[in-house]
Amino acid sequence: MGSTSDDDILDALILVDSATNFGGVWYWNRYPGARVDSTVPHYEFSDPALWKDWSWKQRFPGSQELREYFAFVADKWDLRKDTEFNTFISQAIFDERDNLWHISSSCGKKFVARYFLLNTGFSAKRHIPNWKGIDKFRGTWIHPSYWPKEEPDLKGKKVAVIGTGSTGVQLAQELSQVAGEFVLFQRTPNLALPMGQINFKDGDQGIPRKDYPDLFNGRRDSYGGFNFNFTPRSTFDDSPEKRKETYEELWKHGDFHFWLASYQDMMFTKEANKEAYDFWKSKVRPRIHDPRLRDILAPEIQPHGFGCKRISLENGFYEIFNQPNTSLVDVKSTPIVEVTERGIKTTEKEWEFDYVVCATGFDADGTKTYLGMAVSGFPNMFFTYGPQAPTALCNGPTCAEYQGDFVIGVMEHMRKTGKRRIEAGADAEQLWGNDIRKFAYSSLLPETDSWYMGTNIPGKVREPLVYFGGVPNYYKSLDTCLKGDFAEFQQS
Ligand code: N01
Repeated sequence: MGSTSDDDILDALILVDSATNFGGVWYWNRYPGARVDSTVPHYEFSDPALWKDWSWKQRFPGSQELREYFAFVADKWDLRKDTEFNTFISQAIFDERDNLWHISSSCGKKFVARYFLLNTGFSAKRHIPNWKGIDKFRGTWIHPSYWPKEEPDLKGKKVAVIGTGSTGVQLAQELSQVAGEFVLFQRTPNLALPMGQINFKDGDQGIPRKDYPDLFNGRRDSYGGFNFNFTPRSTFDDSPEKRKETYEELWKHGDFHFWLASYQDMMFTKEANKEAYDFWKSKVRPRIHDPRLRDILAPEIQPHGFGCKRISLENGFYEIFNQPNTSLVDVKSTPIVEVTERGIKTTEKEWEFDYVVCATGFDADGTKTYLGMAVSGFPNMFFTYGPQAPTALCNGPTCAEYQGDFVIGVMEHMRKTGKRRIEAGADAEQLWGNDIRKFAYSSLLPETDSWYMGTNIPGKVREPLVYFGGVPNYYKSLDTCLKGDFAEFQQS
């Protein structure tokens, strides 16, 4: 890098990150309770040089342990020497004359590269609603992905969390245990499932290491990139007794089993979906003592398609509402009107807070791509874990490995053929867009407002942002393109 000699460019790799260390999303998300809701060892890279020497403390590791894991990966793969931290890329221009990217950072560093690979994910652009008066609030306003490195002392304080996505649920569980008064502002209930956390002892990882290779290979056959799949029966194929037994089994397992290992028609027919919701409700409602709160958190009438918004995995989330220090505000019936100097004003009253944690999510950019990895008009540029790929519906390391292998395949092909420019074709993008819509609209997902449909950001086009076809279909598409020498790309 820095040189424009072709051999240098093709042989050098540089990683650039605005953070000061490895960890990506886990570097930024260090709010109390932040943890992955994929189980290990699924949430691990399949390289034996890594997993042979790594043991986790928990089945669903927390943010700190995840940062330690990614630092371990970086050391094992000797990545530090190739990494520029504290470097925010502010400009990248593709020069058609030499087919190279000329990239600059806000601190003045410059790079020249044949390939520009964006691994910036889908949750880098924070979303904070444009409430009147936010700048007037005299307390501390926090977006959880910028949690202060110096831990705020919340003991005895008045604390609000706005939002009940995965982040809001995790935060509420933790902050309600330390705050003097804790208030959660909910717009839509999260139909959360029991996590089934396990603390590992004596190096036990739940699965013997000899089974890891099979587990990693099996990820490509699973809809969510784990080692389990939908039950190959439809909901009403089973008698009511057998169905209840099946639901109980899935429930007991914890993790996403009640969602992604459930009956195969659960996400596709309303009756099947309602049956799953009714079971969910029968499990959750008894955990909430106050009948008013019960109706807001787990309503009698199904609020939206089960599994059509991101389901959270919870650890005692519903019990926090039985605590005397905890309140719930239903912002659908009493919307937020403005932020004041003292707190948050709804149509009902003004709430006072020392801290407001705004867990209102991210702006996941949408629109046209090929394979969710390339865009026409941007030659030699690829991205991972972005829109129109399985992304948020896929266990992270599973898709990172498949997409990474694809990018390596592109580079090997280009080197072999002596070509220097590769760009997704507009026709291929069109066909991929058709696939995205075909899978999405054959399911119940588009009927629910969620960030999967871009509807979390006011004014944004309503369109499926995530590939709903599952990992096996996605993998097949990558593999077909790779084996067909990337014919869907223009190459020269
Ligand atoms: O964000 P979200 P997130 N007034 O967009 C509410 C991953 N993740 O940060 O549902 C009031 O899901 C909004 O309400 P509604 C995971 O993939 C993973 O929680 O739109 N409320 C919703 O409740 C996840 O999907 C882990 O009606 C407003 C919440 O804010 C993704 O990151 C952990 C509002 C936003 O939820 C994003 O999750 C954490 C308003 N004006 C996150 N605007 C793992 O464990 C928005 N909301 C792996």
